Amino acid sequence: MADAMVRIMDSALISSFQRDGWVLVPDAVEKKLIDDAREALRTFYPSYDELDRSPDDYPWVTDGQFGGLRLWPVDDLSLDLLPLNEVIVTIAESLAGSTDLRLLRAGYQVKYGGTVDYTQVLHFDYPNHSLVVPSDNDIIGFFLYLSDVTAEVGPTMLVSDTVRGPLLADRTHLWSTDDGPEIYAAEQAAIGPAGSLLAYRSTTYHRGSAMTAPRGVRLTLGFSYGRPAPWTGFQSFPRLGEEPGLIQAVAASTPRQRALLGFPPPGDPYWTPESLAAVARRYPGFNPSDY
Ligand SMILES: O=C(O)CCC(=O)C(=O)O
Repeated sequence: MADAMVRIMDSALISSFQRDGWVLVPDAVEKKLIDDAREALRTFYPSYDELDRSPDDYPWVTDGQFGGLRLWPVDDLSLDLLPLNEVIVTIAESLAGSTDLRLLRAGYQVKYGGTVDYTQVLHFDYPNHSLVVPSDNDIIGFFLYLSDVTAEVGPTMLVSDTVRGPLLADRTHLWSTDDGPEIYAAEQAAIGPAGSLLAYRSTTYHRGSAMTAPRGVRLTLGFSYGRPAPWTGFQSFPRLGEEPGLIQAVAASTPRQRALLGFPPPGDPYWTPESLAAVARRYPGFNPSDY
Protein backbone atom coordinates (compact mmCIF):
# COMPACT_ATOMS: atom_id res chain seq x y z
CA MET A 1 0.00 0.00 0.00
CA ALA A 2 2.73 2.41 1.03
CA ASP A 3 4.56 1.53 -2.18
CA ALA A 4 1.67 2.70 -4.30
CA MET A 5 1.54 5.98 -2.38
CA VAL A 6 5.23 6.55 -2.94
CA ARG A 7 4.91 5.59 -6.56
CA ILE A 8 2.01 7.93 -7.30
CA MET A 9 3.90 10.75 -5.65
CA ASP A 10 6.72 9.68 -7.95
CA SER A 11 6.94 12.30 -10.60
CA ALA A 12 6.84 9.91 -13.57
CA LEU A 13 3.20 8.90 -13.08
CA ILE A 14 2.09 12.41 -12.22
CA SER A 15 3.91 13.86 -15.23
CA SER A 16 2.41 11.25 -17.46
CA PHE A 17 -1.08 12.15 -16.15
CA GLN A 18 -0.43 15.86 -16.53
CA ARG A 19 0.73 15.42 -20.11
CA ASP A 20 -1.76 12.84 -21.32
CA GLY A 21 -4.76 13.38 -19.06
CA TRP A 22 -4.74 9.74 -18.04
CA VAL A 23 -2.51 7.23 -16.32
CA LEU A 24 -2.68 3.61 -15.23
CA VAL A 25 -1.32 3.15 -11.72
CA PRO A 26 -0.08 -0.42 -11.24
CA ASP A 27 -0.70 -2.23 -7.94
CA ALA A 28 -2.58 0.76 -6.62
CA VAL A 29 -4.47 -1.22 -4.03
CA GLU A 30 -3.26 -4.15 -1.97
CA LYS A 31 -4.21 -7.57 -3.30
CA LYS A 32 -6.26 -8.55 -0.26
CA LEU A 33 -8.66 -5.66 -0.81
CA ILE A 34 -9.14 -6.73 -4.42
CA ASP A 35 -9.66 -10.38 -3.43
CA ASP A 36 -12.13 -9.38 -0.70
CA ALA A 37 -14.06 -7.15 -3.10
CA ARG A 38 -14.25 -9.92 -5.69
CA GLU A 39 -15.48 -12.35 -3.06
CA ALA A 40 -18.13 -9.90 -1.81
CA LEU A 41 -19.29 -9.25 -5.39
CA ARG A 42 -19.99 -12.96 -5.88
CA THR A 43 -23.31 -12.36 -4.11
CA PHE A 44 -24.14 -9.57 -6.58
CA TYR A 45 -22.94 -10.93 -9.89
CA PRO A 46 -23.13 -14.43 -11.38
CA SER A 47 -20.00 -16.15 -12.64
CA TYR A 48 -19.85 -16.66 -16.40
CA ASP A 49 -20.91 -20.30 -15.95
CA GLU A 50 -23.87 -19.35 -13.77
CA LEU A 51 -24.99 -16.75 -16.29
CA ASP A 52 -24.55 -19.21 -19.13
CA ARG A 53 -26.55 -21.92 -17.35
CA SER A 54 -29.49 -19.73 -16.38
CA PRO A 55 -29.49 -16.35 -18.12
CA ASP A 56 -33.15 -15.83 -17.20
CA ASP A 57 -32.14 -15.61 -13.53
CA TYR A 58 -30.00 -12.54 -14.26
CA PRO A 59 -31.73 -10.60 -17.06
CA TRP A 60 -30.53 -7.24 -15.66
CA VAL A 61 -26.79 -7.90 -15.97
CA THR A 62 -26.96 -8.05 -19.74
CA ASP A 63 -29.66 -5.40 -20.14
CA GLY A 64 -27.56 -2.95 -22.14
CA GLN A 65 -24.08 -1.57 -21.54
CA PHE A 66 -24.91 -0.48 -17.99
CA GLY A 67 -26.97 -3.51 -16.95
CA GLY A 68 -24.08 -4.72 -14.80
CA LEU A 69 -23.69 -1.38 -13.00
CA ARG A 70 -24.59 -1.23 -9.29
CA LEU A 71 -24.38 2.31 -8.00
CA TRP A 72 -23.07 3.21 -4.52
CA PRO A 73 -24.11 2.31 -1.87
CA VAL A 74 -24.41 -1.41 -2.54
CA ASP A 75 -25.10 -2.15 1.16
CA ASP A 76 -21.89 -4.07 1.76
CA LEU A 77 -19.68 -2.05 4.08
CA SER A 78 -16.29 -3.07 2.70
CA LEU A 79 -17.47 -2.53 -0.89
CA ASP A 80 -18.98 0.82 0.02
CA LEU A 81 -15.80 2.00 1.75
CA LEU A 82 -13.51 0.97 -1.13
CA PRO A 83 -13.89 4.18 -3.20
CA LEU A 84 -13.03 6.09 0.01
CA ASN A 85 -9.90 4.00 0.62
CA GLU A 86 -6.96 6.04 1.89
CA VAL A 87 -4.57 5.09 -0.92
CA ILE A 88 -7.15 5.84 -3.58
CA VAL A 89 -7.95 9.20 -2.02
CA THR A 90 -4.25 10.05 -1.79
CA ILE A 91 -3.83 9.22 -5.48
CA ALA A 92 -6.87 11.36 -6.37
CA GLU A 93 -5.47 14.25 -4.32
CA SER A 94 -2.05 13.95 -5.97
CA LEU A 95 -3.51 13.99 -9.45
CA ALA A 96 -6.03 16.75 -8.76
CA GLY A 97 -3.41 18.81 -6.92
CA SER A 98 -5.90 19.44 -4.12
CA THR A 99 -6.97 17.87 -0.83
CA ASP A 100 -10.40 19.48 -1.09
CA LEU A 101 -12.27 16.84 -3.09
CA ARG A 102 -15.72 15.25 -3.23
CA LEU A 103 -16.71 11.82 -4.37
CA LEU A 104 -19.06 12.50 -7.27
CA ARG A 105 -20.13 8.95 -8.08
CA ALA A 106 -19.19 5.34 -7.50
CA GLY A 107 -20.44 2.01 -8.81
CA TYR A 108 -19.40 -1.57 -9.42
CA GLN A 109 -19.72 -2.86 -12.95
CA VAL A 110 -19.47 -6.23 -14.61
CA LYS A 111 -19.24 -6.91 -18.34
CA TYR A 112 -19.64 -10.37 -19.88
CA GLY A 113 -18.17 -11.41 -23.23
CA GLY A 114 -20.58 -12.66 -25.88
CA THR A 115 -23.55 -10.74 -24.44
CA VAL A 116 -23.80 -6.97 -24.95
CA ASP A 117 -21.82 -4.85 -27.41
CA TYR A 118 -19.91 -2.60 -25.00
CA THR A 119 -18.38 -0.48 -27.77
CA GLN A 120 -18.65 3.26 -27.15
CA VAL A 121 -17.55 6.31 -29.10
CA LEU A 122 -14.78 8.55 -27.82
CA HIS A 123 -16.23 11.10 -25.42
CA PHE A 124 -15.55 13.38 -22.48
CA ASP A 125 -17.21 12.68 -19.14
CA TYR A 126 -17.69 16.30 -18.10
CA PRO A 127 -21.03 16.95 -19.87
CA ASN A 128 -22.87 14.80 -17.31
CA HIS A 129 -20.70 15.81 -14.34
CA SER A 130 -20.65 19.60 -14.71
CA LEU A 131 -22.96 22.42 -15.71
CA VAL A 132 -20.00 24.34 -17.09
CA VAL A 133 -16.84 23.36 -18.94
CA PRO A 134 -14.42 22.38 -16.18
CA SER A 135 -10.70 22.93 -16.02
CA ASP A 136 -8.63 19.88 -16.79
CA ASN A 137 -8.06 18.67 -13.22
CA ASP A 138 -11.42 19.67 -11.73
CA ILE A 139 -12.98 16.24 -12.24
CA ILE A 140 -11.09 12.95 -12.46
CA GLY A 141 -12.65 9.60 -13.26
CA PHE A 142 -11.25 6.27 -12.07
CA PHE A 143 -11.58 2.57 -12.74
CA LEU A 144 -10.17 0.21 -10.13
CA TYR A 145 -9.59 -3.13 -11.84
CA LEU A 146 -11.02 -6.00 -9.85
CA SER A 147 -10.14 -8.48 -12.60
CA ASP A 148 -7.30 -8.49 -15.11
CA VAL A 149 -8.07 -6.16 -18.01
CA THR A 150 -6.54 -7.54 -21.18
CA ALA A 151 -7.00 -6.44 -24.78
CA GLU A 152 -9.79 -9.03 -25.09
CA VAL A 153 -11.93 -7.98 -22.14
CA GLY A 154 -12.97 -4.51 -23.15
CA PRO A 155 -10.16 -2.23 -21.95
CA THR A 156 -10.95 1.45 -21.74
CA MET A 157 -9.44 3.19 -24.77
CA LEU A 158 -7.91 6.62 -24.12
CA VAL A 159 -6.33 9.39 -26.15
CA SER A 160 -3.57 11.64 -24.90
CA ASP A 161 -4.64 15.24 -24.34
CA THR A 162 -1.69 16.20 -26.52
CA VAL A 163 -3.81 15.32 -29.55
CA ARG A 164 -7.18 16.43 -28.12
CA GLY A 165 -7.33 19.95 -29.49
CA PRO A 166 -9.46 22.69 -27.88
CA LEU A 167 -12.55 21.77 -25.86
CA LEU A 168 -15.42 22.46 -28.25
CA ALA A 169 -19.08 22.08 -27.34
CA ASP A 170 -19.83 20.11 -30.52
CA ARG A 171 -16.94 17.70 -29.96
CA THR A 172 -17.76 16.22 -26.55
CA HIS A 173 -18.50 12.99 -28.46
CA LEU A 174 -16.72 11.90 -31.63
CA TRP A 175 -19.62 9.95 -33.07
CA SER A 176 -17.55 8.21 -35.73
CA THR A 177 -13.92 7.87 -36.72
CA ASP A 178 -14.63 10.45 -39.46
CA ASP A 179 -15.15 13.03 -36.68
CA GLY A 180 -11.52 12.69 -35.66
CA PRO A 181 -9.51 10.09 -37.58
CA GLU A 182 -6.24 11.31 -36.03
CA ILE A 183 -7.78 11.15 -32.56
CA TYR A 184 -9.13 7.61 -33.01
CA ALA A 185 -5.75 6.62 -34.47
CA ALA A 186 -4.05 7.78 -31.26
CA GLU A 187 -6.15 5.59 -28.93
CA GLN A 188 -4.33 3.46 -26.39
CA ALA A 189 -5.80 0.57 -24.43
CA ALA A 190 -5.49 0.78 -20.63
CA ILE A 191 -4.41 -2.81 -20.08
CA GLY A 192 -3.37 -3.99 -16.65
CA PRO A 193 -3.82 -6.63 -13.97
CA ALA A 194 -6.33 -6.61 -11.15
CA GLY A 195 -5.32 -3.98 -8.61
CA SER A 196 -4.46 -1.39 -11.27
CA LEU A 197 -6.14 2.00 -11.06
CA LEU A 198 -6.96 3.93 -14.22
CA ALA A 199 -7.31 7.69 -13.73
CA TYR A 200 -8.51 10.03 -16.47
CA ARG A 201 -9.68 13.61 -16.66
CA SER A 202 -13.28 14.44 -17.48
CA THR A 203 -11.79 16.41 -20.39
CA THR A 204 -9.85 13.45 -21.80
CA TYR A 205 -11.22 11.43 -24.71
CA HIS A 206 -11.90 7.83 -23.77
CA ARG A 207 -14.40 5.09 -24.52
CA GLY A 208 -15.49 1.62 -23.49
CA SER A 209 -14.48 -1.09 -25.97
CA ALA A 210 -15.94 -4.43 -27.01
CA MET A 211 -15.42 -7.64 -25.06
CA THR A 212 -13.93 -9.94 -27.66
CA ALA A 213 -13.12 -12.86 -25.33
CA PRO A 214 -16.27 -14.98 -25.75
CA ARG A 215 -16.43 -15.93 -22.06
CA GLY A 216 -14.49 -12.97 -20.67
CA VAL A 217 -15.58 -11.15 -17.53
CA ARG A 218 -14.46 -7.62 -16.65
CA LEU A 219 -15.11 -6.44 -13.10
CA THR A 220 -14.38 -2.87 -12.06
CA LEU A 221 -15.17 -0.20 -9.50
CA GLY A 222 -15.76 3.06 -11.35
CA PHE A 223 -15.89 6.40 -9.52
CA SER A 224 -14.98 10.02 -9.89
CA TYR A 225 -13.64 12.75 -7.66
CA GLY A 226 -14.02 16.46 -8.20
CA ARG A 227 -13.24 19.80 -6.66
CA PRO A 228 -16.38 20.86 -4.79
CA ALA A 229 -18.57 23.31 -6.67
CA PRO A 230 -22.36 23.68 -6.89
CA TRP A 231 -22.11 23.19 -10.65
CA THR A 232 -20.29 19.87 -10.31
CA GLY A 233 -21.93 16.55 -9.40
CA PHE A 234 -23.34 13.22 -10.45
CA GLN A 235 -24.84 11.23 -7.59
CA SER A 236 -26.55 13.17 -4.81
CA PHE A 237 -25.56 11.64 -1.48
CA PRO A 238 -28.12 13.61 0.58
CA ARG A 239 -30.74 12.10 -1.76
CA LEU A 240 -29.53 8.66 -0.63
CA GLY A 241 -29.63 9.63 3.06
CA GLU A 242 -32.21 7.03 4.01
CA GLU A 243 -30.38 4.13 2.34
CA PRO A 244 -29.15 1.56 4.89
CA GLY A 245 -25.83 1.32 3.00
CA LEU A 246 -25.21 5.06 3.28
CA ILE A 247 -26.12 5.11 6.99
CA GLN A 248 -23.77 2.19 7.62
CA ALA A 249 -20.93 3.73 5.57
CA VAL A 250 -21.24 7.14 7.24
CA ALA A 251 -21.19 5.57 10.71
CA ALA A 252 -18.08 3.52 9.88
CA SER A 253 -16.18 6.28 8.07
CA THR A 254 -13.54 8.65 9.36
CA PRO A 255 -14.30 12.39 9.37
CA ARG A 256 -12.07 12.66 6.28
CA GLN A 257 -14.06 10.00 4.42
CA ARG A 258 -17.34 11.64 5.42
CA ALA A 259 -16.09 14.98 4.13
CA LEU A 260 -15.52 13.32 0.75
CA LEU A 261 -19.27 12.61 0.73
CA GLY A 262 -20.06 16.22 1.64
CA PHE A 263 -20.21 16.01 5.46
CA PRO A 264 -19.10 19.13 7.38
CA PRO A 265 -15.45 18.62 8.38
CA PRO A 266 -14.21 18.88 11.98
CA GLY A 267 -14.10 22.52 13.02
CA ASP A 268 -16.99 23.52 10.73
CA PRO A 269 -19.39 25.98 12.45
CA TYR A 270 -22.16 23.44 11.84
CA TRP A 271 -20.81 21.35 14.73
CA THR A 272 -22.26 22.28 18.11
CA PRO A 273 -23.02 20.01 21.07
CA GLU A 274 -26.64 19.88 19.86
CA SER A 275 -25.84 19.03 16.22
CA LEU A 276 -23.29 16.41 17.30
CA ALA A 277 -25.89 14.72 19.50
CA ALA A 278 -28.49 14.85 16.72
CA VAL A 279 -26.14 13.40 14.09
CA ALA A 280 -25.02 10.68 16.51
CA ARG A 281 -28.69 9.69 16.96
CA ARG A 282 -29.13 9.57 13.19
CA TYR A 283 -26.07 7.37 12.53
CA PRO A 284 -25.73 4.63 15.19
CA GLY A 285 -22.00 4.14 15.77
CA PHE A 286 -21.07 7.75 14.91
CA ASN A 287 -18.50 8.97 17.44
CA PRO A 288 -19.03 12.67 18.25
CA SER A 289 -15.59 12.92 19.82
CA ASP A 290 -14.11 12.63 16.29
CA TYR A 291 -15.35 16.19 15.85
O1 LIG B 1 -16.20 1.06 -19.32
C1 LIG B 1 -15.27 1.74 -19.81
O2 LIG B 1 -14.18 1.25 -20.07
C2 LIG B 1 -15.50 3.18 -20.12
C3 LIG B 1 -16.91 3.58 -19.88
C4 LIG B 1 -17.20 5.00 -20.20
O3 LIG B 1 -16.37 5.74 -20.63
C5 LIG B 1 -18.55 5.52 -19.98
O4 LIG B 1 -19.46 4.74 -19.68
O5 LIG B 1 -18.75 6.75 -20.09
